[in-house]
Amino acid sequence: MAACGNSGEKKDSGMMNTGDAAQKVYVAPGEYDEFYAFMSGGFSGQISVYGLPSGRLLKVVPVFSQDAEKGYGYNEETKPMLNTSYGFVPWDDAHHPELSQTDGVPDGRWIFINGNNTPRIARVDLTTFETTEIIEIPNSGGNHSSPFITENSEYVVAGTRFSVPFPQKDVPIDSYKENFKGALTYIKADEPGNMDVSFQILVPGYDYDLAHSGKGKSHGWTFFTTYNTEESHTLKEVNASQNDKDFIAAVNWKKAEEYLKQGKGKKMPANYMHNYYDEETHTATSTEKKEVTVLIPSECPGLIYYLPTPKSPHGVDVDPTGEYIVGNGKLSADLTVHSFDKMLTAIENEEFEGEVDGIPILKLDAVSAGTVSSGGLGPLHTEFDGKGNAYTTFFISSEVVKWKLGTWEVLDRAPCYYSVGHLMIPGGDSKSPWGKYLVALNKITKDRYLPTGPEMNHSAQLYDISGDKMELLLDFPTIGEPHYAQAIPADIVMKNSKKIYPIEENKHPHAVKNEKDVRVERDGNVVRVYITSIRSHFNPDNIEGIKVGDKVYFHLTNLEQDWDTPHGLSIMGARNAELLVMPGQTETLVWEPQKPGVYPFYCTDFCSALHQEMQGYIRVSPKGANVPIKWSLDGEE
Ligand code: K7E
Ligand code: CUA
Repeated sequence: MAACGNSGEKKDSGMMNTGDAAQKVYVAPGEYDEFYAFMSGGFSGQISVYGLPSGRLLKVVPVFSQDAEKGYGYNEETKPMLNTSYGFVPWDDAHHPELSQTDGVPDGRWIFINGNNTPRIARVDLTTFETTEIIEIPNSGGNHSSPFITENSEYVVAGTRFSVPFPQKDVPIDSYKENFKGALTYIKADEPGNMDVSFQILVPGYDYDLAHSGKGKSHGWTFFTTYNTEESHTLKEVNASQNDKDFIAAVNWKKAEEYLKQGKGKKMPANYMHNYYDEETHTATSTEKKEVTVLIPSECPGLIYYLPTPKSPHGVDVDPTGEYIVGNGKLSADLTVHSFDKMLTAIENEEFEGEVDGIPILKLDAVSAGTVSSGGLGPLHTEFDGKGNAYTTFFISSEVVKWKLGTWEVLDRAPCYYSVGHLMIPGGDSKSPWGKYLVALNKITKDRYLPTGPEMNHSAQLYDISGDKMELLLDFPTIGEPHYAQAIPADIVMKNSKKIYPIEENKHPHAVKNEKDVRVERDGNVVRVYITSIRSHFNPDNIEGIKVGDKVYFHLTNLEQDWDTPHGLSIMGARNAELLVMPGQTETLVWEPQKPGVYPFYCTDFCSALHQEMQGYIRVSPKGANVPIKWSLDGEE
């Protein structure tokens, strides 16, 4: 049965049986979804959270971009999260969410995501679904092969997509070959509050595109794809596509740890920020870092090898056993699969065909496990179902191809609407995938939904992969550009979900835990309003004695202790977003009144039947006036 076309024109829905499919994605009102899916926001800079199989949007978590809806990056507490060595950067391009893992299995504690443009990695805490930590990556340009985590969340990794002078300096662009370098960075990730660059490996100035860390037998290694081994710096579409083969870099990070212990790391000056949101003070702080430890491959034998891989490989994906390393050569039709065991043997037997900057290049024959002749075009990414099958996206031929690990035979193929980038199977890059669904993340939406002007939201497509054949179940629109996504069974996350911030644990320096303590204090031209919210009033709600030229800090503590009872605060004319304060939390809005007058402020989140009454007034007098500071609720000070 075909879906209704637009104005009688029939189009291919790609779906076989609408009734069956509908039943499989139907989550009855009041019921929960089976999986949380975390989708990258791409150029929105955020993470969006969807339920699967329904495709319902549950939340947008602000990460790298200011979000006026939640006041993230606008209120005083979260502004430091967006600090970088370039100052306040309120946007980024986020591609790859990675769930934390224990023993190679997603554990639902945190999700990490890369900022591609101004190189950063963020941690989102999955008890609160809030961004709690961001670290900048120095000596990097385009943090794309990131944050692909190691088996016990020891590290998240980051490879330079755009090589740059290392350290940065003013040089002619055409001195690329001599001055530009890549950096492969390992960031310690397993302790909240202590993310830090453990070490960087200085590598040739290629484009390090994607990565995956090994698992099981290959735990201790990370694999990075490269393109532009030509080291061109202009018209890359032509000049970076000359070589028949580029490389997958295999990094032995356990070896790196040994070298660091032996003191082989070189301290180099660097400049990067670490931002941490403390859940007790509800406040983020930024720390500037000044140094990194760098390992040089030529001085550290056995640290890194290159595996020749046709042809400008994009994704590199490691199967659940850790044996197969799949290179998705985006300019080829075939997939090249390397064997981890063969790689170790080839290293032992020194089956090298050359060397670059002290990095041995292994012979392709010596490491190759097989080739998947898919018949597709433009392979990008592969995920696994845990039943011996792999699924690869093909951008140009716009399809997902299912194939068998070990025999390399193609088992099934399904069209995508249209031009699929990443795909995602819950746990599909881990040791034990939950191989029930597959989500294709498509670049072009065109005729799939009602038109919305020149731009259409990108489209996700949900397939049932529990049988032999992939079955398309659902289309749903997404936010920004969800390059990659990850998903996890709901029960792993929801049992830890926080409902409130206990008010007695609130250590915010400007918190007011009791309505008795509300007040307004002046110190020069700085005025601090210690204000509370509880259904359905602010205390105080009448404030006088503010003057033009003052800088007014509204420190709002939400005294509620019930789940899902935030209050908002907005002030007429404030050049700022609202606050949206969770139960037990304190947040600060800064307001610099421009003109004398009396200004209403109000609660923005419909919190009770008397939400419309939750408002107040603040009087602003001219500069130099002597109206005394005064505050009250119902006439009581
Ligand atoms: Cu293939 Cu940025 Cu992971 Cu997009 S990347 S598709
Ligand atoms: Cu408080 Cu609406």
